[in-house]
Amino acid sequence: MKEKDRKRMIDEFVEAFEAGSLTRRDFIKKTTTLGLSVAGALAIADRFFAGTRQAYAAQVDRSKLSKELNIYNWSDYIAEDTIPNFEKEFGVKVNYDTYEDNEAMLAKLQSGATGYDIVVPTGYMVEIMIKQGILAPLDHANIPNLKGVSETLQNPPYDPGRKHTIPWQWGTTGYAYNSKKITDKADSWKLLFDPKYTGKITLLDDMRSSISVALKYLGYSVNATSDEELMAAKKLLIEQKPLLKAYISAPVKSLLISGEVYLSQLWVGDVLMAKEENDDLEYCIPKEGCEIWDDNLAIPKSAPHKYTAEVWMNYSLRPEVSAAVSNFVHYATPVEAAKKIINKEDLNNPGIYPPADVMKRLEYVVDVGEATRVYDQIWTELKAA
Ligand code: N2P
Repeated sequence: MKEKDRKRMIDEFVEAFEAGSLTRRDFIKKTTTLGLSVAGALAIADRFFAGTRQAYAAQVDRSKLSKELNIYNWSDYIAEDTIPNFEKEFGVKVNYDTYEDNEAMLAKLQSGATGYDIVVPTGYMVEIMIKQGILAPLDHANIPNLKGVSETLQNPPYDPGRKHTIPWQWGTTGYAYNSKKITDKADSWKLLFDPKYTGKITLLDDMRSSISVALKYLGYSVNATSDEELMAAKKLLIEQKPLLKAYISAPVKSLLISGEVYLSQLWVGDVLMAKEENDDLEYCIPKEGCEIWDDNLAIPKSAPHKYTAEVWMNYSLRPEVSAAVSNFVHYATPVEAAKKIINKEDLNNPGIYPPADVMKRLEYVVDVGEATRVYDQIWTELKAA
């Protein structure tokens, strides 16, 4: 090989390594094969890491950090090392608490819980919380990594200009099915209304999501506000209730894994987490369509440690941190550069990153304002039925 070509290839590996698409180990292996000394390869790698570390350190005023940070997030929604790495780097102890749906989180804040520094509302819930005036405006100077967010998520309708939130992960809400236990083709919500599967079906324990199944099956919007459409959805869900094992969210994974249920409305990442333990499980985005959503980090006005919460937000937007979360929970990353380092299998999974033709049948849940009361009533009746 010509010296010129050798140098060019080494340069390409340096670029790939710095962009995060080559691990440190592979970088050293590949460049030393091309004749670079091990010491030389290590020096390049270390210089890069020192540079990144320095750049990250310059983003933070450590004298303003609190000793603790209180995070309230959905269950099963973070990587194993996300918190320990933060604690080690910043010397902040993270207290971590979980919830199963937006409404429970909101109710907790409304009931006067004041300790939380970070909560994780879905888009429509961001709208509600901003209207209620319970979110603190963000100081973007403390969140410089915000510029790395994918363009489509820079300026969402629920929070124009990202004044109150930064994105965490996004995904879709279809259903999990056990390919060995069901005999029909899984492409429609119809299966979740089939008496043949009585006792093997679950819906999310989530007001807007569970009602959206009936709305979509009937051909309506997930944001329907007309009485006629909502009453038709309610009727269908009341009829369906005897077929259900339960309204249950993230904890349904163990029932899917054991084969106790076959058909569960569930978010894509939770389905793929369950699939890691039972390969018969598959994910379906029904032909009638379903919800798509963004979850976001936000800081309640009552947060005791706002600066440290913003440091956490900024940390979560580092490509390698966001990619590690996505790799673990199998949801989509909002950080453009993280897409280069996430597992290829996830990047190519149409359930996680739906192609344009699938996108057409997906619908964002938005705040329905006054009609929320009707949803509340329907939900209360369904739970009691
Ligand atoms: C992860 C929860 C996903 C949240 N377990 C859906 N908004």
